Amino acid sequence: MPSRKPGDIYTFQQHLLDMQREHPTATGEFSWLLSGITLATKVISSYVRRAGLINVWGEAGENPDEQPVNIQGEVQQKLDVLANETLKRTLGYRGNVGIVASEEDNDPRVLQEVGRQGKYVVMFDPLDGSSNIDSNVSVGTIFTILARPEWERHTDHSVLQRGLQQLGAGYVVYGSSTVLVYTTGHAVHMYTLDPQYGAYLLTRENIKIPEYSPQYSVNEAYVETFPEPYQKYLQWAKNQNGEACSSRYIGSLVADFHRILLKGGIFLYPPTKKNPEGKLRLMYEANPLAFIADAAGGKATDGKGNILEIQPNNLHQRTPLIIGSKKNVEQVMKFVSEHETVAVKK
Ligand code: P6P
Repeated sequence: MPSRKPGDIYTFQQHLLDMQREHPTATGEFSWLLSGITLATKVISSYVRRAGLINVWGEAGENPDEQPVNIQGEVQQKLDVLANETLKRTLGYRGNVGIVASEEDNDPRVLQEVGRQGKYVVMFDPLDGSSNIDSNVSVGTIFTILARPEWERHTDHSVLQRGLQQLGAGYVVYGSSTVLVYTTGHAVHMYTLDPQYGAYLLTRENIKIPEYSPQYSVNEAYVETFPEPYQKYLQWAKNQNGEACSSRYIGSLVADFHRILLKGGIFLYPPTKKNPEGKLRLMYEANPLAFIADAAGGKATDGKGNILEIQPNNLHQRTPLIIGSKKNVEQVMKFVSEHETVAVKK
């Protein structure tokens, strides 16, 4: 890879091509697919940044009494629909995406019949945290890319793969700037959208999550309904040997995770009374972020084991999610295993 000097304009596409050159077998098809995703996120970013100026705030339905609700049972925001359609349209033109699946759609959509063309599956949460849009809180797009086995004729079998099988995963956080974080499982890189050029420029390379940070991210309103080990962990975290411990919770998963990726700490969404299986979705939220966390030296668990090893049985299945710095996650798991040991002895 050519040596770069500070201030060089080094785009995501150039970085992809340089990484591709390091893999002689690379065909460029993956890069072509990714350019479809980055194009879509530039369009979404333009909508998000003008949300107050163009009519894209609020719910998608015209009639307040007839709001469209997605498969998750959530009222769709206008921007949810715009982001979803934008991603499907740009991916549809790539010619090598066989199946797309979205948080906003009940079922996966087959774009190409089985064969050499439709060799990829792309799944995404087009605009995570969209209910925060109207209050100008950061939101994000989360995506994952899987191989579609040429022999596989069943859509579900192509889609319901474990997180370990991801070829690539990333997110874009629409915050004070628009930032893309992406990995193919080895190194995690960060790119910032420069509106002047309309290009993502490399801003951080080989990101590693700090091994530990005294900071946790959880919705404290639900603590009383968390399983006991998580309640005990949070009590401990607040009083660990008098060391200062801070709490940060934005309520937008991509924004909370991005902070943890750069500064360390831990995000917890354990089972609650309202969501006994956890609230976050395995396929297009937990798995992509776990893939990134793993590549950056962090950890992600559902409270039982490695999130990436879960064999999914439903596109929209939910999971508890504990993700972040390696040592922080290990601390939580210590409370969980101690609780299980006591339970077994009883
Ligand atoms: P709660 C947003 O709706 C979301 O799916 C994630 O982005 C976020 O982490 C979580 O829900 C917040 O959930 O129950 O704390 O409002």
